[in-house]
Order: sequence, then C-alpha cells, then structure tokens
Amino acid sequence: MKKILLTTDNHGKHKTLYENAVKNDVTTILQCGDLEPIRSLDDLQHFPAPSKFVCEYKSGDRPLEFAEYLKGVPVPTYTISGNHEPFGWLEQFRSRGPHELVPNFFYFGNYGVTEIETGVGKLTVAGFSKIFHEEHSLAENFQPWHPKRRKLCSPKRAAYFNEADIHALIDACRGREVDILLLHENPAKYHGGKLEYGCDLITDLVKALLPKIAFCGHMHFAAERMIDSTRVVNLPINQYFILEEEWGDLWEK
Ligand SMILES: [Mn+2]
Repeated sequence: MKKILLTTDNHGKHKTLYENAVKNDVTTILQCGDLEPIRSLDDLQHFPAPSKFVCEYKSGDRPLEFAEYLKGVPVPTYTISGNHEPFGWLEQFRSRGPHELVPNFFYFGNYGVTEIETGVGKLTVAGFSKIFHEEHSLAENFQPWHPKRRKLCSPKRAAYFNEADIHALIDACRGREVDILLLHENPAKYHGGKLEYGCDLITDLVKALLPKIAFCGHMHFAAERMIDSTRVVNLPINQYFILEEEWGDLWEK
C-alpha cells in the first residue's frame, strides 16, 4: 500500500519527520513550508527568523539536521517554502518547479505542479509557496528579492509571494484536475466580517483550481472547512497526517 504523509512547519526537525515516515511505510511526503532545509551555517545568512532561532542554530542547540541529508532524503519529499527558509539557496530555484535540490528532495519553487505515483494511479499535486504581504505581494509593487540590492536585501522580502504567480499557477494547471494543493498562506478566514487570518488572493487560487483537498501551513493549529467543492485542511505543527491510497480518510499519527 502506498501512503502519502502530509506535514508542515517542521522547523528543522528533519530526523523526526523521516523517522515517522519510514516507521509508517510512507512512500511520499508532501510538506507545506517552514521546513528549514538549512545545509550549513552559511545558509543562515539569508534566513528570516527570530534571532533566537538563528542563535540556537549557531550554538548547536538546534542541530543542522538537514546537513545529514545532502546526499539524498530517505523518502521522496515535495515541499514549498514558507516564511522561514534559507532563501539564499531556495531563491535560486524560484522558477516554476518542482526542482530536485538534493536527491529525492523536490522544491516547487514559487509555484509548480507535478504528478505523483500512488497505489491507485497518479495524483496531480500543485504547490504555492510563501506568505501574503498587503503591500509587497501586489503585482504593481512586487520586486523579487535580491541579496545585494538595498531595499530588497532583507530576506524577509523573499518570503512574500507575488500575486502574478497566482495567475501563473492557474495557467500551469489549466486542463488538469488538481487533486492536492499545498499552501503555506491560508485562504481568507472571516469571522463576523472581520479577517481572522489568510488572504483573499489564496481564496481566489483555491476557487480557480478547485483541488479535491488543499493543505495549509503557517497557522500551527488544526482546522477544516469547505471552499466550494474543496476541502481545506490546516495542518497543525508537530503532527502528521497520512493519506491512504483511497484518499479521503485522514488520521492523526
Ligand atoms: Mn510560517
């Protein structure tokens, strides 16, 4: 039986992730960002994160676990970026993915779509990286991050998606039925007319692609809702969901 493991916001805990996957006979991992694949201390140069985390990596309190997987990861992994990533590395691959960064480790770039073999045929999986910023994400304001260009040099700027990439992903998926959409940012969630989290552009993306299921990261809590025919699932931090081959039944591990 082929199993797909869904996870998010692992924040550098690669060993736990792969131990869990191997223990559960998982054949593919789909990850919704903030994985922090940091290869070496050099990658911390362009890593937007609270300084506490950077210090912990530097002191060794947070081990650089990904450094042990540079020759390949034990389970094929498809990932998008969140807002805490080694962008000096990942931004070299921001074009449409997936890109294989180390053997078996695939990054969607800013966005991408691919097919994954499962026990019951191929699943079409699309990914859309990064988070929304009300000023910098808008197409008319957007400028790609550059490590050496004055105003753009903060790696935080690399974490904001470009509205134009939403349309590019919709184009890339035209004529395909998307089974799974991976997101770091969330569709807008309103309560009493007030925005609680997420953004309207991601709602538009979900409505345009109408995947069977969309998985979101970033919020670190579990939640579930429907947007039109799409089941939208927030994945909590430090938990794992395994999608069975008949997919539809999720259970917590
Ligand atoms: Mn995040």
